[in-house]
Amino acid sequence: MESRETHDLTRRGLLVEGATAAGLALLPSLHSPSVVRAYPSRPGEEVLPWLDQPAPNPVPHVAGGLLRWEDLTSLITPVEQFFTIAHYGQPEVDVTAWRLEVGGLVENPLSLTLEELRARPRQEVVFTMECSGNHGLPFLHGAIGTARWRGTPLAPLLAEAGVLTEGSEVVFWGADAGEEEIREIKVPQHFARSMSVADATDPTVLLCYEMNRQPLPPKHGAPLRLIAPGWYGVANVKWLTRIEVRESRLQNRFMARDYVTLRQEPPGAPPAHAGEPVWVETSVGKALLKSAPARVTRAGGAGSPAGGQDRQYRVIGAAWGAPIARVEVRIDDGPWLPTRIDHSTAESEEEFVWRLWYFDWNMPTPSEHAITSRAIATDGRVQPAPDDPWLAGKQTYWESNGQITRRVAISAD
Ligand SMILES: Nc1nc2c(c(=O)[nH]1)N[C@H]1C(S)=C(S)[C@@H](COP(=O)(O)O)O[C@H]1N2
Ligand SMILES: [Mo]
Repeated sequence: MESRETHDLTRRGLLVEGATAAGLALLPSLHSPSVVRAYPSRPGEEVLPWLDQPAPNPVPHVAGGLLRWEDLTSLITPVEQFFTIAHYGQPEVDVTAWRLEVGGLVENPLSLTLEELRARPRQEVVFTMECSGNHGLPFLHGAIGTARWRGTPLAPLLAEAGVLTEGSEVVFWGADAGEEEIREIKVPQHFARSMSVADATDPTVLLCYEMNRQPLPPKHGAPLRLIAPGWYGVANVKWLTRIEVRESRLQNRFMARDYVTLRQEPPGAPPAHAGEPVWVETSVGKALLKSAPARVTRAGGAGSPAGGQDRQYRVIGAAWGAPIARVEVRIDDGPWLPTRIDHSTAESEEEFVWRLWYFDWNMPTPSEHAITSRAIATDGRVQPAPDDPWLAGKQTYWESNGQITRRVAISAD
């Protein structure tokens, strides 16, 4: 066989092995009882439901199990509470006949059974996955969850296949398919996304067969799905059948029509244009800095010794999408106030996991209140306000990472 030139992925391969060893060293903490600990809750507290509830879900066959924010009580989302998105429904996959094909512009095409994949080096990541449509539509407010994903790293597999130098994109194909009309032509299409070779061989990218230490459930992509920590949900292709190296980026519905953000970039905004606003379309990719208030709780009250005078209110929320330095909240039109980040579980320190925060709200007046949160990243970036020109210039619903305001009523009794 003639030998052709391939990308040198060995350094990345070595990095992956290093990461695996580090991952194993962390395993004892992942097994500790802290993993089941709920974050700051107080005995006898009650949850005050938000006055502004999401609209009814008009597409339950596409978006399912959306998180009810008031129910957020743990860092890891139980599988039963984890949202699902399926654009072409859930495909039937016969696991005995199933193979993962690795082909296209590679030196040695591979065909692997689930057993063979399970026998490869294992790696685990706790990753908060958000659908890029979350908070972009009136009903889509809980398309987010955090799970412990386990599988095998992709980079060494691609190194074994030998990615030819003319290969620049890695396409991930799902078993699910439907009909798409493309410029008046009806064609059958599988769900698929592509990523650059550099992104696909990042040592954190995994081919996963377990979710929260259980076999990956069918609705979350069994037998195998991609997990790309730090990316929006859409990049995490479920029901994988084929990984294909190609010369160019895939331009299908999920790369180039849907999941494309159309934005009018304000004049002078980086990258600056000569005083002229520019309309730009970008494909949804890496996650953006964001936070949301999750629930308001009340402890103490009528039954307690002080007979209602010692009520304690607490606002609890989450922040994700970038390394979080701190989170602030604002009540009505008041000043931004600091919150505390909950560090009570080992997982809460991991890179791709949401930070849970809380704010002790002293003596709210009995009336309706608006609660807004904003996350600040370690690099100083601030989650944008809804009227931020960069966000206000966005015309499409994906990547709605603006500050979120929720309304709650505090009663006098
Ligand atoms: N094969 C396939 N993979 C897919 C999808 C899909 O429709 N088909 N939806 C994507 C989108 S848009 C999201 S947000 C995540 C959701 O993953 P989950 O259903 O496990 O929560 O899966 C992604 N992977
Ligand atoms: Mo999504």
